[in-house]
This record gives sequence, C-alpha cells and structure tokens, in this order.
Amino acid sequence: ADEVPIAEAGATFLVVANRLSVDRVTGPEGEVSWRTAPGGLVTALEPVMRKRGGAWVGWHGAPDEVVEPFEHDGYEIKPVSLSAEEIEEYYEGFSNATLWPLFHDAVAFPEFHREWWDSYKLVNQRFADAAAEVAAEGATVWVQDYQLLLVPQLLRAARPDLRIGFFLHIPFPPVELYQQLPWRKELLEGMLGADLVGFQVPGGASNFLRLVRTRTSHKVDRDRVQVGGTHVCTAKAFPISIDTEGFRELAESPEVVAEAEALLTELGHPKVVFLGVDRLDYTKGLRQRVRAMGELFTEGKLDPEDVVFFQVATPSRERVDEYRRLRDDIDLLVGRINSEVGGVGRPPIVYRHSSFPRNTMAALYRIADVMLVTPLRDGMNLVAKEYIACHPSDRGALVLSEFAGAARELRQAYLVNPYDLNGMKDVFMKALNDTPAAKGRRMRSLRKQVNEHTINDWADSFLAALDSGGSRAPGNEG
Ligand code: ADQ
Repeated sequence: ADEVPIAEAGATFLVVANRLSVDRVTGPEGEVSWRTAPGGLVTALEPVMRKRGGAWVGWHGAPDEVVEPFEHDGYEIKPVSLSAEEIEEYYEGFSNATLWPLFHDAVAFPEFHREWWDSYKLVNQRFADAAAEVAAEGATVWVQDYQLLLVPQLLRAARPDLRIGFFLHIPFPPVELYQQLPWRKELLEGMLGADLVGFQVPGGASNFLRLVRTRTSHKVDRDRVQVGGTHVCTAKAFPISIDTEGFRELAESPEVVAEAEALLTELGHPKVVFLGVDRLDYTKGLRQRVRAMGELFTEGKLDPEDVVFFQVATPSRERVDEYRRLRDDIDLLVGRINSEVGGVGRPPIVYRHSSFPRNTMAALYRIADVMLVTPLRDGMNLVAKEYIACHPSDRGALVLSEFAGAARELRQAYLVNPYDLNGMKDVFMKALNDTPAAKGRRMRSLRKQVNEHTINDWADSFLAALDSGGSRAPGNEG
C-alpha cells in the first residue's frame, strides 16, 4: 500500500504484550520469516490493527538478540529484547514464580526475590519506552497481562497524551493474598496509570478497587479512581471469549471431520471419550482430575473396555521448578493407573505431553462425550468455550470448575469443586449418564452463550469503553 509508513507517522493503535503476535520460522537454508502466532488475542486484534494502523510491541522469544522493527500483515512489529538473565528474573522469576502463583490463590508457593523485582521494573520500563517511541500523538495503547503491570504508569509518565488500557488475563487475587506482595503499592500504582483496567470477572475488579481504597490515597467512586490530579482510572470486567464462528467452521470442515473419525479408529472406537486439554500448569487441577478418573476406573465405575480418558497437556514453562515437578507427578500418576487397570489393549488413560495443531484440537473436541475442565483457579479458561463451539451434538457434556472465570457465564455446565474428589467423581458420572433431554438443554444454553459473546465483542466493548470513558483532566467528568 502507499500509506505513510507507520515508522514515520507513528501508530494510532498499539498492543503491548510480553510476546509478539508473530513467531519466527527458520527455513532449511537458514532463511528467516515470521508467521502470525495462533491464538485468540491476535485474531481479535489484527482487524483493529488494520483499521486503525497499528503496532504490536513485544518480545520475540529469543535471548540476547536485537531484532529490528518490521512490517507484518499491514501493521508494525516492534520487538523488545531480553537478556538471558532477564528471562530468568523478569519472566520465569517475577512473572511466573511470584505473580502467577500468588494471583492464582497461591495454589503453589509464590517466591519473593528482590533481584526478580528489580529486573521486572527494568524490563517494564523497556516495554514502556518502546511503546512511547512508536505511538502517534493521542494514540490508544492496550497493555496486556501480568508481566507488564507497571507499564501503564511508566507509559503515562513519558506520554501523557496517550489513552491507555490494560487487561489482566489472569485472576486478580483476594485482598488478603495480594497484601503479601512486598511491592503491592508499586504494582497497584502501575496499573492505575491506565484509563481503563479490565478484568475477566467482576470479582477481580472489586478486589482491585478494595485494595486501591485501602492501600493508596486516591479517591474511589464506585468503579472510578481519581488518580492524583492527572486522570481517572475505571476498573471493570470484560470477560474474554473465542472466535466462536471460526471454531465452529473449523470443526465442521471435512478435514476435521475426517481427522475425528481417524482418531476414533486409532482409539479402537471406545463407547465414551472423556477429554482434558490444558497447558501443563499446576493451576489447571490435573493431579486432582487424573486421580478422580483413576479411582473411577479402579473402582469399576468406568469400564476401560468402553471408556477412554484422553488428556493432552501442552508443555509449558519447563525451566520453572514447579512445572518440572508437575510433569513428573502426572507421568507417575498416569503410569500407575494404566499399569493397574485394563487389559492388554488401549490403556484407560491416553496421555500426550505435547501441543497439537488447531485441526486436531477441533477434532478432539468433536469426539469428546465429556469435556473435563477442572482448574483450581483460572482467569477465564478458553478450552471450555472452544469445546462448546466445536462439539457438534447435543449429547456432549461440559464439566467445569467453579473456580474458572468461565463458570460465571457457562452456568449450565456441570459445575464442580476440583478440591472435592468424591464430589468430582459424582459429577463426572452424572455428566456421563444424564438423560439426553437434560444434556441437550444444557448444551443448547451453553451454545447460545458462546455464540452471543465472542472475542470480537470482547475487544470491541473494551475499546469502546476506553475510547469514551475516563477523562484526562480532573473536573471534566460527569
Ligand atoms: P491459559 O492459561 O493458557 O490462558 P486457556 O484460556 O485455557 O488457558 O487457553 C489455552 C489455549 O491453548 C486454548 O486456546 C487451547 O486451545 C490451547 N491449547 C491448550 N492445550 C493445547 C494443546 N495441547 N495443543 C494445542 N493447543 C492447546 C490465559 C489464562 C486464562 C484465560 C486466557 C485468555 O490463564 O484463564 O482464559 O489467558 O485470557
């Protein structure tokens, strides 16, 4: 196109996220190209980028390497570099071993290290600088997630002309837990730099507002915070969703229908497929889920001749200790159950520690009679929504943890408390054996919910609220 290059004019819409929207692919001759990374966020924001003329600021994924900005699919890519030490301290450390466990109800012990915090501050400043550099006058900047909690404030300090939104993809913890953080005040002030702070559920917004009231001197009026004399920050829930139509079309495509058939054949045409799909993360409740399913097999309530439990777990954060332990635990647990139950054929639990292409995911959702989504705590959980979009029949069933953000919207799922093993076993059996009429009612109501609230609605409503809400100077608001 013959538009003015973004590099000169500045971008009027920016996304700032830990990772870029593109993955690097190296060809056989060593030639480098960039491919749009799969995932809902990129799908939702690319159209906005194209419309507004955008830039995506993020880390490119390799240590100690400077990558020059470039254009991709009509928008600007602005890579931020991280040293190997920063990856350890800012990313694996403070983001994934301090904030991640603490914000997920401390289901693993959060570690507090001052060096990690120093690195987190430094890297957040680098992201803010990179955004400040490419943003046009008065641009809208949307900062994503827990790795970048300080960016809104840092960015506002450098560029008071910008409109800044922030969205937290993970839960915002209860006040009592958050208080443990030695840097609790700084992180709150960091988020308050935004004009609009979005959470997955209203409970996250109210936890946040309660903390602002008790830990800062800013005046709070319902969901609005008057931040010093500079701006108003609004805190609200914007539940994220999926590209519902895209998933449905994919699941109905001939390729995926054929792949689903092939999967069933490979599994020896079991009567019932239970499915779990997760990143291998201790928040996802895998230990409890596998134990509950294992007991149902060993007690003879499920017959391994007829029933298979297919669990896929994407490798994740493998350099963080807690994740290595989890991987070993699940290997052991699955191995033990499989060696004790069943005949010589297919084992009762088919476990794959790997990532699958989207087609295979859709095929798995198609063949799953009972989908098990049982996190101990989860911001939203997109797998639950993807299953509803992809599963073609009214005979499917979604088992969903009360502690997933998605449980607020997907009321008609079979809800469970993942800490209650007996309770879970009962609900797994009920989800399997419920009457077709009851299952149909639930599936139809869930489908309606997922059809009517898509990822585009999420992005549109957040950006509309950001464009319209919150005044920059005190005294201007209604
Ligand atoms: P996650 O913790 O990663 O996301 P989730 O919302 O379930 O959790 O999203 C996982 C995504 O990865 C899904 O799109 C799923 O299809 C895909 N996936 C999982 N296992 C896979 C596999 N083996 N192969 C291929 N793909 C796989 C964080 C928060 C969530 C929040 C999202 C979005 O923790 O609570 O819902 O961000 O805001």
